Amino acid sequence: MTTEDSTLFQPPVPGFKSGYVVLVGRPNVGKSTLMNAFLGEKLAIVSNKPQTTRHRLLGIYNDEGSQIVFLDTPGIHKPKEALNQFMVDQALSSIGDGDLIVVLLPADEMFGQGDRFIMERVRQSGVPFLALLNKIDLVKPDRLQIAWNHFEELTEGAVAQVAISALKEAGLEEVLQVIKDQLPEGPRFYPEDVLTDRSENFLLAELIREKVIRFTREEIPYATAVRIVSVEEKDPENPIVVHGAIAVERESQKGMLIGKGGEMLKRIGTNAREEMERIHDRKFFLDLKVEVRKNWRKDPKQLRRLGYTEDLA
Ligand SMILES: Nc1nc2c(ncn2[C@@H]2O[C@H](COP(=O)(O)OP(=O)(O)OP(=O)(O)O)[C@@H](O)[C@H]2O)c(=O)[nH]1
Ligand SMILES: [Mg+2]
Repeated sequence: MTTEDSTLFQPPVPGFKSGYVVLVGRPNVGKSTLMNAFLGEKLAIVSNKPQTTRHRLLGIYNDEGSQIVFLDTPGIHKPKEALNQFMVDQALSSIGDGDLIVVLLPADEMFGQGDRFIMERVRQSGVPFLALLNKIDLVKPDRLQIAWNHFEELTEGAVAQVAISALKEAGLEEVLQVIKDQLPEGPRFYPEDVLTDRSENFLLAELIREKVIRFTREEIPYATAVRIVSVEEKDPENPIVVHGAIAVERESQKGMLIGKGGEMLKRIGTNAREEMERIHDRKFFLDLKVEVRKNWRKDPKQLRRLGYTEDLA
């Protein structure tokens, strides 16, 4: 049965709430962490380095009285490369798409031009927005009061303003309640067992990319792209065999990614494989190779080949 078929057969339930909620903010404010916290699963990859998310990603939350389709987006920033332009376009073009926008601001950093630009676009969309001051666990009470005052002013007009910690899961129940209050009555758009719109290969590639970002430094996290070359699944007795390729922009980056005696690539591979095994409760065999695609971040053709294209599933 396709998703569409199952919605067709879903009788409308009075009082059932459903809709699309778009998460926006500058890079590193905790959008993906927040979506994962609501889902109770690690769907979106997360890192302490900015510009981790590169695509829009649906995460579907279900409970008895509601279905909330969250849309995680890349952090909005000043784009330098074609890749960054793609990322920012993914976010900006999503702003007006939902029933509600959730805009995140960091309590532990000064707000700047980037945040003001985002607020402008949020207001221009005409979609109601909920404003969240995230990472409150990182600041002392007096500093928090100052941040809150600025936040209140910057996000004026929000349907609600809430201070939260996505990481410590503080304040999230209140946020969930505000979201439900804002959503219209409607059907479940997706069957209850569907978590996302992305393919398994996309999620596997993202997991590998997360480990690259975590373990490497300087330009490497930004200059890498991961694609899944093949996945072979014979029977439940045997491991699932995944072949992946990590693209970098230069030979020197390839050397750094592989590391002395192959140590770095091994570390990335082992960590990614262990997480795949935890998630799927199955054995995996993961083989990774590194390929040089010269300046791929600037080249629209290469970007498309690496999955930075609108029509990816
Ligand atoms: N202390 C603390 N850290 C947080 C909180 N929320 C997120 N983080 C951390 O902030 C970093 C960025 O989190 P992400 O969820 O990847 O941020 P993002 O907004 O999705 O970032 P991009 O994908 O780059 O736009 C990670 O190291 C998170 O663990 C929070 O409430 N408190
Ligand atoms: Mg993210």
